[in-house]
Amino acid sequence: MGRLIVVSNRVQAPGDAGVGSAGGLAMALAAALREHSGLWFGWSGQTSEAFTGKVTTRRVGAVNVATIDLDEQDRQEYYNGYANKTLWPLFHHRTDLASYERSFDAGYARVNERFAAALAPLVARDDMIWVHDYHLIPLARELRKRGVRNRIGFFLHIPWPSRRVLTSLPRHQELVEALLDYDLIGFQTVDSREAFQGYVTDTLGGAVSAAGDVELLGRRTRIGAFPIGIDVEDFRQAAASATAQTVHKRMRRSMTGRKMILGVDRLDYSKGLEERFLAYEQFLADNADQIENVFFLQIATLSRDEVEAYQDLRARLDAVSGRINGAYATIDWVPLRYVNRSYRRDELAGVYRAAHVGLVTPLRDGMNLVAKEYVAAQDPDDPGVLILSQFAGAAEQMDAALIVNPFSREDVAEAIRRGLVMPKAERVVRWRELMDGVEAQGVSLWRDDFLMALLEPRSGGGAPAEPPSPFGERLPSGYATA
Ligand code: ADQ
Repeated sequence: MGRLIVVSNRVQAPGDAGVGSAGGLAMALAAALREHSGLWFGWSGQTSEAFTGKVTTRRVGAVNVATIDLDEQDRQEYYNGYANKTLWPLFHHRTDLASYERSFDAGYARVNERFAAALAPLVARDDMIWVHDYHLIPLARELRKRGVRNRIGFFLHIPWPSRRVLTSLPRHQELVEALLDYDLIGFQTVDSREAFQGYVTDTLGGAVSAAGDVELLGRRTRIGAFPIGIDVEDFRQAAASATAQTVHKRMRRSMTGRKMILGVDRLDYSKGLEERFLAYEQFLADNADQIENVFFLQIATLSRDEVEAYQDLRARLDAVSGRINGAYATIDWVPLRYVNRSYRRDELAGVYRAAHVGLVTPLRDGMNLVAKEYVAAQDPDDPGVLILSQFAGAAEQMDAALIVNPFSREDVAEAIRRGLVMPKAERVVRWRELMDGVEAQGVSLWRDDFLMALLEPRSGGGAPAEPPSPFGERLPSGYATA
């Protein structure tokens, strides 16, 4: 029976140090592979003086992990460069922050070739390969060049941009055509899927079949929306743990009867942190009766701090938070607690549960798992209120939240007030609906739906010719949808 090979830029297996702060992708993959015997392949996060291509393998729980080191030029051109200075801002509609440098393109192509050269010899005939995220768009093409004919699926964790934005990328067509070498391309939302289909028809002159698959130059690639979720059971256990309870009590004690508004994010411009601080400032200005009765805790873990745009944002957040506290703090009240630390999952669960309002206001986000974690951590009898940006992928599923436009300070300030004064009966009804969705669309369903779709019979997409089905008529156990 074939294995599942998961490929992502970084590998952070369950139990690896630092996994609590690894961001949504690593959290989701760790959860998806937890019960699987499989192989997780990617960059170690280390750089060596000269690239060797040497694959290091180790076992973490049930997962075999295989990593390669990159060199310093790769880190600058591929990771800090094309991935995080070109594609990330562009796909989050920040054309103002996107840089286009030829050396980034070259680094991106080179690292994808290096990944493929190291991975291809590890692939057995029956394996299926699941590639993750914008760092590795051309990987299937590189693997195909090296004779890999297995099923290869791709999942994009971030939003697919609108056609006009994407066409500002030099060589956008090459990038998208490379994607069509996958058997299946998965997006977080219907919105992203439609934007991709629109690009294929309007820019490439391809067609979209009745089933939604795209057809170009005589081949067909399957397309789908697979909204990612959290590992609800694992999160529930974390929330019930002794650590979570201790943190919860500690939090409550420090609140001294005040209500807490909470934000938890990587420190990233896509998360709308600066706009959120300004909306909170507006809330304080508009609601004199709330002064000293609430505070806002923003936990923002440092992320990609070698990239200038992240350093600039950090400096701006330091300044805005300082200004708000300078203007409003009293001798025994700090209106904004701003923390750059990262917390363990169980600690975070305790903090989520203590918050009356969860403020999740990204300007653009593939999904946003914090929104789902916040809901899962609540006390069913006395839950907090989720305020959610209309531009988070999660908003497609979580319309029982207070949905806001994160660019409008007034809109967010009003929602904060509404959340703080919302009667318990309404909070319970909204929370129940949100929780039902979080439970129904967990990370296992996401994984199983994607893998089931990847195993469907081919009809001309992906590999150049139809190889024998890797699993015959049978699905491997554990891959079936529950
Ligand atoms: P991210 O942009 O990292 O993920 P998100 O989905 O919110 O965003 O996931 C963040 C994860 O990191 C959560 O599990 C959260 O608990 C954790 N985290 C954040 N701050 C933390 C802190 N201070 N301490 C500890 N843990 C912290 C990308 C995409 C998202 C998409 C995910 C998954 O940008 O849109 O939802 O991948 O596909």
